[in-house]
Amino acid sequence: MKINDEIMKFKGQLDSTNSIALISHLDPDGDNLGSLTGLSKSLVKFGKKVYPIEFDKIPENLKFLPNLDLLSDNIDINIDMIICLDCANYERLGMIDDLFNRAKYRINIDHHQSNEFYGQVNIVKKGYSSTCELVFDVIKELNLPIDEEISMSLLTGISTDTGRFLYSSTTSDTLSKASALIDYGADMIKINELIYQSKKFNAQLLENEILSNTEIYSNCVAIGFVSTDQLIKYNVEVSDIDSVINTFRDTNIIKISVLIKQQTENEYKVSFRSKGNIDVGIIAKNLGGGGHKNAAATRIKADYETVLNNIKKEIDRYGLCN
Ligand SMILES: [Mn+2]
Repeated sequence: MKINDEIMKFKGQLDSTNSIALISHLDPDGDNLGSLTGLSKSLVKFGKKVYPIEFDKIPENLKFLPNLDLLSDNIDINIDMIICLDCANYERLGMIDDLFNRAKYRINIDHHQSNEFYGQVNIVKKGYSSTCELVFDVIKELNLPIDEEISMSLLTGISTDTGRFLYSSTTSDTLSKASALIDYGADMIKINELIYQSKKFNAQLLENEILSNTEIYSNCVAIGFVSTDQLIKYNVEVSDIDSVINTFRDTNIIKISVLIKQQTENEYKVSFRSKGNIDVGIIAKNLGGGGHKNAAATRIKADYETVLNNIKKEIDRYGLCN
């Protein structure tokens, strides 16, 4: 299916739609919240009744995003359409079966390699930098409203999902659109300062501890770990120390950086980062998760030793350091 045909199908359905639920994946991030708030505001200005849905806590450094006050966890609503943003598969949206099934139109807008085309309309560009870049295309294609707040939301998602325009998904088109968003009023200096230069001091102290205990595996993989006890000790949220994974990736010998985050006694969230063409999306997928070439994640229910061994096995299978 052609992406423009899908966008036109979406337009046809939008014309006969009054109320719309918008939702994204659990564990909100910049692209998730940027696309959710950006498209919601645009559709409000377009005259639609919108219900952006959020079940989880908003990470501290994304609380500056405009229109977060529109978000609610109430799904007892009457809607014609549901738009699912930045979510590769239906399960990661949360428990929304009833709402999803009641919607006459189901739209899936996403850029994950592993997207499962669970919508009736699937505006999916695999390998694209971000859902926010795709939402910008949709807004331009359909002449939907755009303003300073919408552009702020969209630029935030493009910036965070490209690791500040660092990942190989950053194309000249991505940069042109980022430039256009600045012209529409997005304040990139504010985004940079609030997202990348406002780390809690205690989070830095915990990051130092994580870094000093990081294992270097096969000479080219860094594997760090953070426990729930450490988070309590330093009084920070796990989202406060997410960027620690980039520290080792950005050194000369490291090709893949891994951060194992304890969730409960025997459940771990594992994040992966890589450089250039090294595809950690495949490694995460083989471990039951997903994501992108340079940034991916999974959740594993097992004891720590098993988790660590499974990760090493998948890295060996990928054959990177041989
Ligand atoms: Mn994304």
